[in-house]
Formats: sequence, structure tokens, C-alpha cells
Amino acid sequence: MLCNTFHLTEWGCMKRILVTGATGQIGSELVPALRIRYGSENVVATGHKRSPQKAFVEEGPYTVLDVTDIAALAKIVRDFRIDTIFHLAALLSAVAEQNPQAAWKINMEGLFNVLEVSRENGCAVFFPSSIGAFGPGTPRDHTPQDTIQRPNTLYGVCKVSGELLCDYYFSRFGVDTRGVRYPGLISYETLPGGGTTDYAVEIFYQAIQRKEYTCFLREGTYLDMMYMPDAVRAAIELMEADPRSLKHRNAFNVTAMSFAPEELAAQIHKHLPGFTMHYQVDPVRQAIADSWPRHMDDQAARDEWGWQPQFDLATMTEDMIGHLMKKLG
Ligand code: AKB
Repeated sequence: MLCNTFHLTEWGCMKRILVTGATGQIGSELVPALRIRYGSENVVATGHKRSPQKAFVEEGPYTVLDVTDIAALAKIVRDFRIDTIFHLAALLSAVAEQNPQAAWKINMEGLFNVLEVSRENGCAVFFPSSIGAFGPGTPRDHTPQDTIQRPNTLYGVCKVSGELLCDYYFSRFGVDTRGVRYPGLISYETLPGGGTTDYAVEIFYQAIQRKEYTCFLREGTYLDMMYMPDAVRAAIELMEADPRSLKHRNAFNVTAMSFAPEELAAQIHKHLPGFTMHYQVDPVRQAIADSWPRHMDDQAARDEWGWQPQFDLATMTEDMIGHLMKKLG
């Protein structure tokens, strides 16, 4: 790993890491990966609403943190001499539409607090943006890295504002901010909570336990997706990348596959032949999905920091079913 001085912070030299929203879908897999790489005692996991995984508490530091409490955040950063924050705490798209006020507070105030504390303490910041940062005016196929971003969801408004705020803290204060635009994330460890792409996780549980699933998005709804091991690797590789090769920062398009619900169902059917899929469209989540890209162009991430997904639809499906069969008995 290379180390150098860059603006106010060191880059590629994560030593003491804080993860907010660590008990969520990404955090529950990112924390163990970071602990293996950087040492358990050097990765502080924090969560708020969900109870922590047993291993989080047993294997390394864990503490409760509400990211809207800037004093509590600053104390943790100082007490643990944190140099890098993976800021994952946020409400997802569908739940944000149900409670826009709470979503703005958690998603925007939380990020602002993280950036302020990072400015004061010389921390680098990873901020996950999303396909939700795009909107109905964005080209939906081969969605360019730099394009129209006029989302019509509160979640999307927070993601675009977050990308801009992170860029501002980098150019104005030298805070080493970096981020990716995640597609729908598929994982077997922790369920997502209130997203539009959640069907691609729920379907596996229902296929194994009930042999049928009722999908809330309609046939033909193509969306970008990614398996969690790729998503975790993307976050770590971007934070370890040489900043001299980064022309973009907040945030890189990254994708691994694009499929419609019926294509995922057909893949699952190969492993579980009795599985059937029904549809009952939820108009709110369908409208959100219809405003998002079908397939992003992630060439900038590939060129600037070597992004390369490892799982496609077939390999992800096989791996998910294998793990969930063991987990669900
Ligand atoms: C959601 O569906 O809200 C998230 C996302 C794509 O950002 N999974």
C-alpha cells in the first residue's frame, strides 16, 4: 500500500477506522472485512436502531451512535484517534418516501456532521451514493458517469446533495472524500431495510422457505445490481486507491449486473425447480425504480482505480442459495 501526504489527510493509510450504520446491510459485512484487513481493535463499529451482531461486540470495539449527535460523533473520533470514516448510516429510498423529514435529518444532517468532524480531525470519508442519485431525466442505458442528476425522491435528493457536499469538503477543506454510486445490493447476512431493490434479496428467502414469491416490481424492470462481496471490495479498494489517479471522487458509478425480476426468478428456478413467481406491483416503489438507470456505465471506476466486479447473475445466485440453505436450514 502506498502512503503519501495529500492536502490535510493521509491517503491509503487507514489505521483507525469508524463505521457508522455498521449494523445495516453493508456494515454487517464491511466491518468484518475491515477487521480482517486492518485488525479488529482498529475498526470501531457503531449502530443506532438495530442491535449489534454478537461478533461485533466480541471481536472489536462497538458503540451506540446517533449520527445526528455531532458531539457524540466527535468524542468517538477523538477517543479512538480515528483517521477514516465509512459513513453508512442512512434511510433507504422507500422508507425515505414514507418519512421525508426523518430521511433528511438522518441522511443529510448525519453526513454534514461526519464531514465537519472529519475536517476538524483530519479524517478521510467514504460516502455511499446510489443509483437513486439519478432521476427521470437521466439516460437510463449506459448511464454516463457525468450526466443529468435530477432525482424525484427524497432519498435521491439527499444522495446528490451528499455527493456535492463531499466534493465541496474535498475542494474547499482538503477532506479526502470518496464514494461510489451503489446499485441494488444483494446479500445473505443482513436484510436491507426499506429499499426499492429489496425484492432481489427477499426473493431468495421466500424461494427457499415457501417456494414462491410475490414481487412488488413489474416484469421488465431492469435495474443495476451487485453482490455484497463486490460492494465491500469496491469501498475498500476505492479508499486505498492512489488519489493521483482519481479524476472523479463523489461518486463513481459501479455495477456488476443488470436484470429484471423474471430473469432473477429464472436463475433461481435452475436451483429450486419448484419455485414460482407472482407479481403485485407497489406503485410507489415501481415509480422509484422507473426513475433509476437500467444499466450504468462504470468505465470511470474501472479506469481510475481498477474497479472489476467478480460476481454475475449466475454466480451470485448460486452463492446466495448455497449460503441461505445453510443459514435457513
Ligand atoms: C434502495 O433501493 O433504496 C437502495 C439503493 C439502490 O440505493 N438499495
